[in-house]
Amino acid sequence: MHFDGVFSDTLVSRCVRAGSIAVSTGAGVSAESGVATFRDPGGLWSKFRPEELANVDAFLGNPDLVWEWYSWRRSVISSVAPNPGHYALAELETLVADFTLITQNVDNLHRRAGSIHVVELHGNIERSSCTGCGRASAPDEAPPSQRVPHCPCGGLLRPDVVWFGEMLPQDAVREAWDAAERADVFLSVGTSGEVYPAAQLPAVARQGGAYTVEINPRPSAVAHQMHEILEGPSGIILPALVKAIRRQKQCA
Ligand code: BJW
Ligand code: ZN
Repeated sequence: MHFDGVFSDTLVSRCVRAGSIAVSTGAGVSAESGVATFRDPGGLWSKFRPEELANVDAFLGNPDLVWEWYSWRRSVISSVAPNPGHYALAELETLVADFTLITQNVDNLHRRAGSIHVVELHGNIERSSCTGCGRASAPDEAPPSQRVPHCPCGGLLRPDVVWFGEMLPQDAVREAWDAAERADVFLSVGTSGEVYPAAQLPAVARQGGAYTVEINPRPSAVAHQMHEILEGPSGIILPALVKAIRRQKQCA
């Protein structure tokens, strides 16, 4: 049912009492900033085939095409700003003793909104790394271009993101799984729940005893793992939820 502006007493009191909250976000949290999601109608993959762009073979087969696509996405991301959903999560972090923001997003908008404890499962589009020596480059070392730049070692630079078939950064996975296991409340926000291993997180949290909640205009592929579903845009629901938690904490 579409969110009607009223939160259940259970949800608010669970959040107010929670010693530990973990939030897992996907592309939908950035949709209201003007960053296209992947799988929605009109999303990035309705225009570009993922198998052509988001895997290492595609990159090695046509590095300039893939680099140009990421250069274009970097320029979109640098021209947009965090939205009220991002800011609400940054505020939520200040209200909870143990807070982890796990994101599949590579757009850095959570940090730009002020979130501090951010775990990036799929890397960060602002960075590049060398396919030869592995050296990481700062964003300004790889300016937007149509041709893929080379590292001083001669290797090709690539965006420092996780493509299909690649392992996720091990430290990030460990931190995300630990946070989900110890969470009292787990929010899944703006993700289709179709990409693994991130899609396992709600089940991990629920098995660990968390109260699980989804915020999404449409039920996701992991909606069955949720105690509650708030159907609607995160830029509306998250600020209202954080306001309700803050008010209740002030009364307590
Ligand atoms: C709103 C909103 C608003 C809209 N407010 N919400 C078979 C079964 C199981 C697994 C596999 C399998 N075959 C292969 C795999 C593994 C594979 C996988 O999961 N595949 C599935 C597609 C089946 N996974 C991997 O390969 C991962 N690695 C791995 O498993 O390593 C081990 C391994 C090694 C070797 C071989 C095999 C395994 C790596 C996954 C990497 C994903 N990378 C990408 C690209 C990152 C770089 C880039 O940005 O270009 O990550 S893919 C893309 O999807 C991106 C995203 O982070 C990820 C998730 O998408 P997300 O965020 O959920 O976005 P959408 O668009 O799907 O959904 C948006 C949602 O927002 C929707 O629900 C909307 O309703 C909602 N929304 N407006 C709130 N206003
Ligand atoms: Zn190199």
